[in-house]
Amino acid sequence: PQEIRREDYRAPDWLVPAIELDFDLAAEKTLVTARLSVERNGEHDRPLRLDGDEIVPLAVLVDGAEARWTMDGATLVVELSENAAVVETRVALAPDRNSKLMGLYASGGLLCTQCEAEGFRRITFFPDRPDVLSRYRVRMSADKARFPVLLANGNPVETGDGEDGSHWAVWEDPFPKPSYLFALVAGDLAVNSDPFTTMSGRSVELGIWVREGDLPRTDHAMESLKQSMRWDEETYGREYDLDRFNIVAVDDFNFGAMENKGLNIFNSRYILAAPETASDADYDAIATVVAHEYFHNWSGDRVTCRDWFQLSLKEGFTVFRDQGFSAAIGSAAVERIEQVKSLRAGQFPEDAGPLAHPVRPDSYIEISNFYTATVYNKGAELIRMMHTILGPEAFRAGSDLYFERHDGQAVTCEDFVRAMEDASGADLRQFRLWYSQAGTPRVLARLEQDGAGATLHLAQTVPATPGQTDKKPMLIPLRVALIGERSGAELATERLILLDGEQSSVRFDDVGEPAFLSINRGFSAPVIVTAERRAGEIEALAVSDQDPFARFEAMQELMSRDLLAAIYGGAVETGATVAAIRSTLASNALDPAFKALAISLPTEAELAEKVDPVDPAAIHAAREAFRVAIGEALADDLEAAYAGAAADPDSLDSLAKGQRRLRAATLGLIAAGNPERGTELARRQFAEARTMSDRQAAMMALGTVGGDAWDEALDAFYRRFAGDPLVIDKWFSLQASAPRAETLDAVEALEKHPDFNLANPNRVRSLAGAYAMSPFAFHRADGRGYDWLARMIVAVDRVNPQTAARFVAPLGRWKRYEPVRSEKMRAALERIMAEPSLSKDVLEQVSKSLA
Ligand code: DPP
Ligand code: ZN
Repeated sequence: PQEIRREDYRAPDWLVPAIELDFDLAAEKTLVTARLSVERNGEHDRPLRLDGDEIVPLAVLVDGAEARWTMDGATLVVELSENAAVVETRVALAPDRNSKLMGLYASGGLLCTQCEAEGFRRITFFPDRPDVLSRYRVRMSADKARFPVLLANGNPVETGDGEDGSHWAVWEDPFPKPSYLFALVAGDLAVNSDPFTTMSGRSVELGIWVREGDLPRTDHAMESLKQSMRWDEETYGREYDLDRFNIVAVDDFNFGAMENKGLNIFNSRYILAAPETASDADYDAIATVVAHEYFHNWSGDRVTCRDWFQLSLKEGFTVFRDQGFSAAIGSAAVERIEQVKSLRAGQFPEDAGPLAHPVRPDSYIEISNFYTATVYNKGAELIRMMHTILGPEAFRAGSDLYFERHDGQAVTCEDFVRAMEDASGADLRQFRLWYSQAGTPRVLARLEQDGAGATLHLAQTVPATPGQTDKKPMLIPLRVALIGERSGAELATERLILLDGEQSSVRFDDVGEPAFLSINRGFSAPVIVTAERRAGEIEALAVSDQDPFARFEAMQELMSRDLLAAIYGGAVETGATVAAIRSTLASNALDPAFKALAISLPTEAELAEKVDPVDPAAIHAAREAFRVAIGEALADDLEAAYAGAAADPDSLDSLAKGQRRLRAATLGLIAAGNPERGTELARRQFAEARTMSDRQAAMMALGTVGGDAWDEALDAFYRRFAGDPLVIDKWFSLQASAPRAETLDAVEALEKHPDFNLANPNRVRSLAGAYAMSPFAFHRADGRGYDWLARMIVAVDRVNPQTAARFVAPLGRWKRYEPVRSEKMRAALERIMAEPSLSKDVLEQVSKSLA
């Protein structure tokens, strides 16, 4: 397969200012007629090249006459003598056989589309690249009984009935858009609709379209949508621009959701929620994803990407925007901690492994492989750093300028940074390295105190990553405070230090007593900080730092220090952790959600990033011993906290959600210290649960212990929720992620379960994804976990390459593991590689992982 390089970008040879699409829709066979108004772009005599993928032209006309055309591989090449023409093509599709879920496909009786990044070329021949913007007019006709609802982008303009039970509808989108934002949906759908009045007083009709029976589960998504629309007006001054905004939920979807102009299509797991079936985390995720896709209307649709190397232009910025929204509607401190946890779980490992790439990649083989934690989450951290460096007002001026200057354009990450510079006067030249250099920077910090004050010595290094050996120093914004050892107060007001060299020393004058170092507060930079600590320093910060993130971080640092000693064979020393957890639980000033996060041990995956080589069994054993010791030492405190955190089951406010979360965290530790007691409590919680969060937390505690109680709970859960796909996904993933040696047997049995379905990405993720992310169960010394995953990747690849390629990463870190596992992981990758006719999706990930 061919590598596409950023530096090879060239403006399109032909533009397509307008397109008319005509769909004669049926699941077995859909006819697509496209009329493209094309215009030569600049002086050249090159032919029109239209991308295609698994489609063949049935007819090609230029200005109504037979055209001269050839195929170059999958590309349709049309010779054009004039500077403008109307090019008409016709193709036939079979949506019900499209298992890749890219292009037009069938899902549960619906017909729907997914075009990002390169799915439109599976629908019709087109210059399928984001810098070709067109006005779309779409006509759909279909059997009225099977497909009573016909939706496309923009506004509906005409409908009518045809012969023999068919009907038709025409939709027009007045905003020029790239092909990846095209969408249509046809099916038997019910709508939850609501009006929304924008800040300028325009009325917009909002619609969430689902199966009739799912309507009662759409209220939370609707509420979240309205909150997002208001928030974007208030925070960014951005108003919605069409008369309609529609969302459709489908069960088979590669992404979480898709921001098609005026017609978002969602994985149903990010729309449907009821207290019985969705956990608090599901509710939060729905609000975030609804907001994310809505925010794309400006950051993505109105201003889009010039090419796919610029993907973070819209994704990093939009994640930053959805994070701001989540912080505003929930607890900012808790949101920030969760963002960092997810960055560490997904992005740090990626940045330290064979698939590491810059936020703005330089090359790819398959663009689908670049919808990554680096492009999304690290990309959001880059925007956040600019926000921190510029301050909120200058940042807002920058975003206003960006939207105004580039409305209707397809632009680059560079354009975004330049708008920030132009609006603020800041110099972001060095900052741009964050877009081009991969790898997580490391910062060493040492505070040196003298009679008059203190000096903070900082040093940075950026590790080598594939294709990038020599790195330049980055601009790293660090929020720093010094905290008095005796007073516990901040001695100097917090400072923003911009570390720009390999080394630097910063002087603090006004320090009158011995001080502790609180650094990278709020996680102001996505770096790994190692601070030299004095005796008692980290213990003190863990219970006193005023910055909630820094306090959480100190707690993690404290636990990691003692856990790492145990992993490397030292004694299990939990005294400091026990004291810190006790004081955290007893605090009246902390909210329960924060407490739950603060008392949670670093995960096995997080610990794996800190050791070399990785021995998952040793990590698991040390961490379990640690949990047992804490559970025993704090039995009374944990019981009291558990009992004290009983939440109102009918409430979804942050207090109730936090209480449920604290119960889950304490229950886990109680069960570690005393499995009988833990089982008893978990059993009762499961039996009495009125929320999915309580039920799921009880199951997790039981899954760790195992035994009859676990089996009974699984049975009861299945019987109650059979036929409800989103809940059965949970039933799969609870079993696949149980941190026990027997988990692989369960996984193998689940693969044969009648509810398992290779063609449904949610179900595949709930089995293979959950299993591969459970370090102890997956990283068996006998290598059978790796063999299972390799086999699953190959099987899924035949059906849905994009989904299959996502599971390669867990095997790809083989070089980090102890020799026995390392060799078995490598062998599993080799076996995948030896398969004939792999997709380029999987081929790219496996070959990069073996390099
Ligand atoms: N639908 C995906 C997202 O919103 C890709 N754009 O991130
Ligand atoms: Zn997005």
